[in-house]
Amino acid sequence: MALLTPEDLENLSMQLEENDEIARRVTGLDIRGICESLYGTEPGSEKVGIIPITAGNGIIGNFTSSLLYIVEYFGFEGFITEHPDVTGYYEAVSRGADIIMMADDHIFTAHNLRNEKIVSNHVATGVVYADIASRFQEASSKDILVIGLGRVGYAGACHLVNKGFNVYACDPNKEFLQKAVDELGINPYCSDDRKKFSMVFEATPNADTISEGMIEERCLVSTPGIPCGLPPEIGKKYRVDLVMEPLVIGVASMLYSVI
Ligand code: 2YG
Ligand code: MG
Repeated sequence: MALLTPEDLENLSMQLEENDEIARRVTGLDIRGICESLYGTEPGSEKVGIIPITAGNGIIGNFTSSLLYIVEYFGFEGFITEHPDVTGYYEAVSRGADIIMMADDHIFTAHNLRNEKIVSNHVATGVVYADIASRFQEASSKDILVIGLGRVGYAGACHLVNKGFNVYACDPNKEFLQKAVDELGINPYCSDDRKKFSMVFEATPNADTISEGMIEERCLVSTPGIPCGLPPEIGKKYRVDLVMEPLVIGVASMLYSVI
């Protein structure tokens, strides 16, 4: 997955508002309601310590400040440590953090120090975006398409299988596809199949992964992938409802999953 840029994280509150509105219209629940229902949890008085991390490509502008915004939006108390890295970790724990959030270039994690639950952004993001797709109130059947079976896509596909959906999935990587067939029992989907879906969960780091042959009119596409897999002209022509946002939905899922 490509790294976020400071520009991706501008206008986060506007993107949250727009996606809340779409989620409410197509599923009947906003992002908060979806997370509460998904994990059966609600924030109590947890304090979230957010630690800037300098490893690898280093600190991303707007990243920790965006996390603080999200944490507070969903009703948690939060703070960003003054120092990064190990010094920041010591500071976060010393200041009484219940949950630690931090990311290097490979893993972005939330760890609840009280109940020992830990989650990665990949899993939390896959599960919540797949869940949103599966909640489409106008769905024509229980068939759902998963595009991309990397860490995010696999976690979402697994969630959908457990939820009792008929999961079809594709990935250009044959090993990823075979693993999902063997371990999850998904149906491999090939674009020659002439099967169209009303629910699509897209989890690739690529653009233009969704073609006309795959989707029904007025379908729902739920995707955390940057860039967006749905070409804008196809979205318009098929009047697709699109849930897509760079950070908030995945982070909300992380928080609700560890409390
Ligand atoms: O502390 C910092 O500012 C940096 N070390 C953060 C690095 C985050 C790198 N990860 C990503 O850019 C994303 N792939 C995270 C995914 C979140 C949205 N799905
Ligand atoms: Mg994409």
